[in-house]
Amino acid sequence: MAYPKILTIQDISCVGQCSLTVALPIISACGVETCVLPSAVLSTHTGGFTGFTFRDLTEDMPAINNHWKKEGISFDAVYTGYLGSAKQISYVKEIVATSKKENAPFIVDPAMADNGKLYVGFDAEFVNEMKGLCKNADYLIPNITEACFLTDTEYKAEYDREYIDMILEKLCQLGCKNIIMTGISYKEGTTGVVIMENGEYKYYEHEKLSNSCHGTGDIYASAFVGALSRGKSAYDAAKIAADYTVECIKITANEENHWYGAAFEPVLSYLINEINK
Ligand code: PXL
Repeated sequence: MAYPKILTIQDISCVGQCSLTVALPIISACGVETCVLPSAVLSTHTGGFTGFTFRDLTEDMPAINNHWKKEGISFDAVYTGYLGSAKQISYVKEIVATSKKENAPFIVDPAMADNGKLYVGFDAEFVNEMKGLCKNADYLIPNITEACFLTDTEYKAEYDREYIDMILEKLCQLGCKNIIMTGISYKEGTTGVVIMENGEYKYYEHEKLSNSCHGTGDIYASAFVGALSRGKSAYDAAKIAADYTVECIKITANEENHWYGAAFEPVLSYLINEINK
C-alpha cells in the first residue's frame, strides 16, 4: 500500500521522548498517515522522573470508538504501546476488532517492563490482561523482560540461545504469530534482534553501544511499524529499525544531560533513506 493509514494507541508523555511524541513523528516520516488514540496523558514518562501527573483516558475510549464506527473509519494497521490501565485493554481489543481492516496487521509492543522489572504503576493484573492482547498480535515486539512476564519465565540478564528459544516457544504457544524480540546479546560487544517470522528463526546482530537511552524501545517499534507499513518484510523492517535505533543512541552520546530519551529527530533522514531504498 503506497499511502497507508494506521492507528497507534499509547500514552502522551508531554516530556521525555517516548510513546506518542516518538511514534507520531517517526511513523509520519516513513510516509504513513498516523492516527492516534492517547491511552493516558502524563507530564513526563515514569522512568526516572518523580512526581509525574497521570490522566487515565480509559473511559474516553468507548465514545471515541463509537464515533469512528459511525464515521466508518478504518485502519491499514493498528499498533499499541504503553496502555493506561488493565481495564483499558478490553476496550483496545474492541477497537482493534471494529476498526482494523480485515488482514491488516495488529502490532503489539507490550511496553510494561525493562531490566527485569515492571514499570512503576503496573501489576500482575495488568500483565495478565496484556497476555490476552498479545494473543491476538500479528507482530509482537517485546524486550526480554516483557517476554519473561508474558510467559511466566524467570528473567536472566545472562543467557544462551536455548533460553531465548524456550521463551519464543512459549510466546508462540500464547498465540503470537510473528515475534521481534529486541536487545538479545549472545556475545560481548554486540547485541541484536531475534525475528520469528512464519515459524522461522532469524537473528540480526549489530553493534552494542556503551551508552543506553530511555525510550529506545518506542523508537524501535515505531520505525518497525513505519517500515512494515511501507511494504518491507518483518526481517527488513526489524533490521532498518535496529540500524536507526543505533544511529539515535550514537548521536545522543554527544548530548549532555540527555538521560531521559534518545535524540531521534536529527537522524530521521537516515530512516527515511532506508525506507525509500
Ligand atoms: O518507553 C516506554 C514508556 C512509555 N510511556 C511511559 C513510560 C515508559 C517507560 O518508562 O513511563 C509513560
